[in-house]
Amino acid sequence: MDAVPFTDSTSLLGDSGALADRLAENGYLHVRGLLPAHEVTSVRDNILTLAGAAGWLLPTDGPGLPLVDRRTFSCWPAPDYVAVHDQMWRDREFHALMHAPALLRLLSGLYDEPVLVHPRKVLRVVHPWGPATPPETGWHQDFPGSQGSKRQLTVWTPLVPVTPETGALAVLPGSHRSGLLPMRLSNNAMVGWEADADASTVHTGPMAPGDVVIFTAFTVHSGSRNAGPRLRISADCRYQPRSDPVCPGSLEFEEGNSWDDIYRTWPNGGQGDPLAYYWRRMPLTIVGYDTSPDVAREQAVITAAETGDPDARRALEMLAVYSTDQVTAARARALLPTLPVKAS
Ligand SMILES: O=C(O)CCC(=O)C(=O)O
Repeated sequence: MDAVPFTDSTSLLGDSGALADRLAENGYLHVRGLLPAHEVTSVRDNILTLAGAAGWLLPTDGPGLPLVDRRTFSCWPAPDYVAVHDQMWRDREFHALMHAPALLRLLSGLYDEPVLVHPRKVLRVVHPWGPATPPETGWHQDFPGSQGSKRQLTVWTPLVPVTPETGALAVLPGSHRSGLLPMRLSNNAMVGWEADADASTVHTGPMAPGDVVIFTAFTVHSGSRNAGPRLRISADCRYQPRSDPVCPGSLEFEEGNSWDDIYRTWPNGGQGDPLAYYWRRMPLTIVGYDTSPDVAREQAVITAAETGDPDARRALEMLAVYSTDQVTAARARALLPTLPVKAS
């Protein structure tokens, strides 16, 4: 694998045509210092305060970021991790950061129309790698999981400095030009599947808080392993032209959380807050999410496991816990002990 530094597009800021051409060519834009540094630091501090209160960090009195207490290692989907992460995710400043005016200006310039910011933003708090760590995200495209607008863009931004040691975002330049790629089973990917893409040239590199990578819904990308001693904290969010269709899952929760519960924790209970329910005040075209590709993949996992394919292990583990079809989940649980372990 050839790892090449991101192509820096900071000098193109203000020139939407040049940014759009660069995005069309590479499938991503790397822009330095786009988000206000003090706002990024404030979100980071809110998250670190909660991480400290959860016992995840060693005490520190120095200026650097705290080290992780490896004795309290936790990772998704452990319930104690999910509970802490849920508190972090509610932080109003985190949500506000992904609506930063400079970012929205850049995106509306690219679309030449107003932007819809998907309210279901993602906060990643990645503990240092350890034997119990789940696999990295693996090479994937965002479109299959979100659907809706084909013009969606994802913005990934680190809240702490990211380096080769912490791991970072990596993209396959130009991969978006092949459109939607088939997927293959992979035990090295968090969900057990990855895009069937040529990963011989990878663009990645160190990023500072405030820097962003913006990429298309078809650009193949992955997060790499956190081999450092600190938390890697990053945020990602999806954006699209407001006139394009959007799926309900990008906006609303299907189960568990509710926006009412989240806004209750915001100042003044979210009353009159422009960031609360903003998308419900927009004339959006909401379209159904097509579950048939997911169902086909679930069946492909079961078939692969029935034929003893060791590459199906991670996907089978995910089905056993997360399939919404109880018959499939039960079949996955029954097949797991029968699956040969792949020699590494
Ligand atoms: O941060 C990561 O591990 C991967 C990020 C990602 O997959 C995304 O932003 O869509």
